[in-house]
Amino acid sequence: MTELTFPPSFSWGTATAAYQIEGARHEGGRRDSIWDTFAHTPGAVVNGDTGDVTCDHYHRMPSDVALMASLGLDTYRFSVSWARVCPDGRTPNPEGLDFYDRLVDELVGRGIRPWLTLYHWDLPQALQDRGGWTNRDTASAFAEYAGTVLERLGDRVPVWTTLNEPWCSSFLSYAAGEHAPGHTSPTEAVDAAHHLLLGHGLAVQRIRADRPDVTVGITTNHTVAEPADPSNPADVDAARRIDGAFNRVFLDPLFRGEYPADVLEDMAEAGLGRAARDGDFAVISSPIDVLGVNYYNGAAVAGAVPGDESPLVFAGPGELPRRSPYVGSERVRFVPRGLPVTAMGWEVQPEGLTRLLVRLQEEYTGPAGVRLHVTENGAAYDDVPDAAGFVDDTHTRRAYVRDHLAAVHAAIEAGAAVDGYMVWSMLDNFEWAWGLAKRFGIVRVDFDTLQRTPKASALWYAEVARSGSVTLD
Ligand code: GBH
Repeated sequence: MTELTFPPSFSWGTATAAYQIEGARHEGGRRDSIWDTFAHTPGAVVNGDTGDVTCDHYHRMPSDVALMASLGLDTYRFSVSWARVCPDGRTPNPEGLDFYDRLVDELVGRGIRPWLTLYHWDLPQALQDRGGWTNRDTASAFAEYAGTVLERLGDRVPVWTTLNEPWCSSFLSYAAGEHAPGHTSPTEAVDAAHHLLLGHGLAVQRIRADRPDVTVGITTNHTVAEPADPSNPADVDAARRIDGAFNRVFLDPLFRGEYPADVLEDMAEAGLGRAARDGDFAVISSPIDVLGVNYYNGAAVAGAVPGDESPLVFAGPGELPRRSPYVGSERVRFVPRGLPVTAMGWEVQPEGLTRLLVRLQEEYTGPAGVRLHVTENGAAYDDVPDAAGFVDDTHTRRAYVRDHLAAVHAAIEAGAAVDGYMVWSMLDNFEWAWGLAKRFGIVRVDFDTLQRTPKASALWYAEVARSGSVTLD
């Protein structure tokens, strides 16, 4: 039995996102976001599920916060619904802000640190009607919205994340069609990526100017890709491409003020960089304090099958047409290695998280003096509740979290400046295009009765948070 002890200041938390848990679609002046529109499009989401009600967190917020407190967690990462706070994208809605005001007070009152994400994919539909993230104006609208939320909550929220996973809100949303708005245009995707980065930079500048005392950052998602056959140059090239398409296309502008030369080449046909104007990269690379790291899986990749000219089809959830999110590298193949997979089909590879954190530290955040924080890690499994609604996920989700915490510990030992960890997710919730069928929560939600029941993983995690250590059994 090995016991891994984390630094005394290490933070233990969970994360959620507004559209995935809140429900209350049209209450308190909220208007539709692109996810309302998309979820109500036939074939877009598995089983036709929507976020209309989902966990009904909007009405159950105080008891959800009480549950977090009972687990002894010190930080809660949530996102603000832009369409609740500015229903037309620009005009503040005081009633929408009231909800987050109450949430923050509830958290602070229970000794839980609020960690606020401004954008977790739910763009107001009104802004999508004017082009969404393909329109440069959306970046400035985002900075305005950041200012609106900051004005109301900046006195009590110490940590601000601009964007969650811009890869998803550009490539998965505008190229793959898997996420709202469900477009399948590589050109739109690269423009959206640029405007998301610009919106991030403008929001950082706005937050800094208005409240120099708060911590500011962004959260990016990462797949750690390895060549299926390291001796095959085509596979090595595939790994380079996937690293570029997922990771470096965002990290390099953020930390080095430019797109990587090889990714510019890979995505030249789609037009990566054509949306950039003078001065953009100085805004995008505005200094931040913390990089949020979301990690779920590793992947082995292989080059295209020589001579393959077959039509590009891409399998995804739902019934709408999908294409590859890997713009310019559409024929790269993901090759199963026989590792265990979660209910999402993602390979479980905890060591990938160690390598990722150490690499980020060495190549990006360390030189910039930026801290690291794992803002999401977790797993969906096909839970089997007993008659009382209790899920024993000891050998599935709990093992996944345990092994990834060991990987974080190893990264810290290797010199990565990681301040904390958050399980995705606090609650079972609306898993985007997969709807309510995929469960990531450490707390079970019965979507008929809306009853919450902590799973074995939650009880175990509470003990980890209390003791600051993980026992490998
Ligand atoms: C996060 O997205 C989201 O922030 C959160 O809202 C969501 O509920 C949660 O994760 C669970 O999905 O091509 O095999 O390498 C994570 C989305 C997961 C997208 C991993 C890319 C790569 C699979 N990412 N995925 S693979």
